[in-house]
Parts: sequence; structure tokens; C-alpha cells
Amino acid sequence: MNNDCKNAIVVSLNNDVSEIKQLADSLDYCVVEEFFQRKKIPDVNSYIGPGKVTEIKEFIEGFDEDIHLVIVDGELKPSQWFFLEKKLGVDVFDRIRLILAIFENRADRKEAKLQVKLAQLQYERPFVRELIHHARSGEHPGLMAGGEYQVDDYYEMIKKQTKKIRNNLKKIRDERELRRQHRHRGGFYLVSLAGYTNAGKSSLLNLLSGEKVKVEERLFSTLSTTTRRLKDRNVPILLTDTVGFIQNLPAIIVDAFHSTLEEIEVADVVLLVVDISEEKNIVENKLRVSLDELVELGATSSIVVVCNKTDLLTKDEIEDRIDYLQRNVLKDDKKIVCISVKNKEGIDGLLDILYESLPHLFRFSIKLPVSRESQSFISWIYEKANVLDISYDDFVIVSVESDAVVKDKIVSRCNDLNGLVIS
Ligand SMILES: Nc1nc2c(ncn2[C@@H]2O[C@H](COP(=O)(O)OP(=O)(O)OP(=O)(O)O)[C@@H](O)[C@H]2O)c(=O)[nH]1
Ligand SMILES: [Mg+2]
Repeated sequence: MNNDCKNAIVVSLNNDVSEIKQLADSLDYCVVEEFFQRKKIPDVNSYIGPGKVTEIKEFIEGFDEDIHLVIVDGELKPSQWFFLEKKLGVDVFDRIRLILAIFENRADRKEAKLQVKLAQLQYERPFVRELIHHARSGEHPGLMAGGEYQVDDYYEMIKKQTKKIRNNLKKIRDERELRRQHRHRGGFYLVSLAGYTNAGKSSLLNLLSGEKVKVEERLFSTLSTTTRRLKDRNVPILLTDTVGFIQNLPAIIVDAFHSTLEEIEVADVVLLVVDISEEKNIVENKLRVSLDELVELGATSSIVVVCNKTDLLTKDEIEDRIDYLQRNVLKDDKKIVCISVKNKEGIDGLLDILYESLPHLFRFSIKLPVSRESQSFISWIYEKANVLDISYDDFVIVSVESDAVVKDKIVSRCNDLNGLVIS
């Protein structure tokens, strides 16, 4: 056991606590005991039921070390959270509070810090309301055991801070949008790495770009997007690493991280990275969660499913899993490729599929009369397409690279202006 870790207890209404334990571990908590409550519907007052509360309280009192945290694998209502903390006398986190604490711990850059803060404020609002209620009835002196603020003031402060953070994030988001447009116009294809946390997205970014983004066994190592140019081959591609998905990713996190996740929405191709080495049903579940998340985010571009960590399986196991995923989850309408970032296997195959999946670009030239209308049309072309060359003489000749939709628009407007498409 890791001596630096703090002791925690997990309580769950499901049988499978592996993910919540991994989340606890990511925050340096050692789970010293697991409690299961076989209830279909959570108890109104305590979520886990009064008998389980007593059982846990007795365990905490009888344990020869301090228990620092009780983690409830579910979503607590503020009243249930208040009830449990009061009864058990230790901090109680539900799944969202735990994920938020991990995000807080990982946030490195300014944007990620603001995004986490925003999600925390959103999360805390109903809890503060609960505390106000108890403070008014004399049951609770201050807030979150701190008591520095009067609860009413704190509630007001949350509202003000939320507004300020939203404004700051909007500025960062606008800058990101400008940068993205600039890159697209510069002729770069945008490719995003998406997928469940710990699948190997950052490892793949590092391998494909020669970068050294942080790679860890722990969940949610990446909270800030990193964009790097893909090395090898001549196609200009920018790869973006993104925040990992998790089952029931709290809506407040999706909301707060919207601008970062937008990188997935606007990508020309999404590489959906999957850890194929886990148990078959876990791989299936995580793939489903990830695909649903992509639909939620409105990622309509082509998706390539990249099954990573093949080094941990035999050839037969890999074939069996791919066959299973194709038949049960993907239904043959998605491209799939197997790789091992660790052993650098399958990377050429991945790049081939990636290049095939990029939206096809057309190169052509148009000849326009010199006029004010042509000038404003050329400005429009600069905004929508990649201008490769432009020359002025008796006519203006513009060489352009664009996708099919923009090409159709350019040709049609060129004809309206009595111009010519020359190649
Ligand atoms: N065996 C094996 N391990 C791998 C491979 N690729 C990545 N890993 C390991 O998987 C773990 C997670 O890798 P990351 O690249 O941090 O995963 P991620 O998807 O970026 O994770 P988050 O940022 O947390 O969402 C690390 O311990 C990596 O060393 C692989 O091909 N084989
Ligand atoms: Mg990562």
C-alpha cells in the first residue's frame, strides 16, 4: 500500500467499483474498505440507507487509522450530502465532487483552471442553498466547515464569480476560434484525438508529433488541449489532444469545458482512441460511452476508431475483440485500426486511414475582371478557402484550394461576375 495516500471508504449501489476506485487512486486516496448497498432506488434522506450509515459509522470508529473521506459512487442531493457528513463526521464526496477534485488537481493552464472553477461553482450552488437553509435554522454555523463567509455573502459571491469567469472564458474562446480559423485558412487539416480517459490519446499525440505531452497511468492527465503538427508525410495536419471522457461525465464539466471540447466538433477527422486491452465488456462500454459523447458534442466529421494497446493482447484476442466491436457496436459503418503506441505498431496503417478520411480538397484557378465586385469576392475567397496564388494584370487570376462546397460557390459567383474557371 502507498504510505502517502489518505484512507478512503467507497460506498456503492452497484457491484462494480473498479472505476470509482481508480478515480480515488487518481487523487491519492487508498480505498481501505468497500460497502455495497443493493438498492435499486437511493434512499431519500441518506442515499445509502440508514442501516448502511450506521454500519459505516461503526467501521470508521473501529478502524485503527483515520478515515479521511467517504466516497459515494453516485450523485448526492445536497440534503443527502449534508445528512451523511453530519452523521459520519468525515468529508463525504459523491462521484461528481471527486471528479471535480481530480480536475482541480490537474488543471495546469489558465483556461483549464477557469473551466474547473466554473464547474465547481456550478456544482456548489445548490449545496450552498442547502447550507443557507441549515444556517438559518441554526444547525450549521458557516460554509463547508470554513465559516469565513456568511453563507448569504458566499452565495452572492458565487454568482459574481461565475459571471466573471464566464466572461474571461468567452475571451479565451474567441481567441481560440480566431486561431483555429487562421490555421484552417493556412491550409491545415484539423484532426482531434478523442476517447475515454487513459486510452492513450496523449501517448499517440507524442508519437505522431514528436511532442512530450504528459502521459500518466492516472485518470484525467490531460485537461488542456495541445495542438501539434503531425510529422512525416507532406499533408499539413494539426493534431489536437483533448480531455478524456468518462461514463456520466458530469454535465457541468461538459458545459465548463465546452470550448476545449469544441476542438472535436470542428475537426475534419476525429481519431477515437480506445484501450482495447481491457475486459471485453469494459472495452465495449467505454466505446459506447465515447461514441455517445461524440454525438452529444455534435462531432459529425468522419470518425476513425483507433484500438490502442494491442501489445497487451495476443493476435487471436485482438481479432476476437475487433470482430465483436464491429458486430455489436460499430455495425461496419466506422473505420477501425489497431495500434500499439508503446511498440510503435500499426502507425503506418493508421496514417493511411487518416489521410483517406480527410475531406478531399480541390485545386483550381479562376480569372476575374478587375472590378470592385471582384475585389469583395476575392476577400470572401480569402475567408473561405486557401488562396495559393494571386496575380493582377488586365485580369485577376486567383489559384485556390477548397473543399467541394466552397468550390461550387466560387464557380457560381465567378460565372455571375463574367469570370472564367481556367483549370
Ligand atoms: N501497454 C501500453 N500502454 C500504453 C500504450 N499507450 C499508452 N499507454 C499507457 O496508458 C496510460 C495512459 O496514457 P495517456 O496517453 O496518458 O492516456 P490519455 O488518453 O491521454 O489519458 P487522459 O489524458 O487521462 O485522458 C499511460 O500509462 C501510458 O503509458 C500502449 O500502446 N501500450
Ligand atoms: Mg492525456
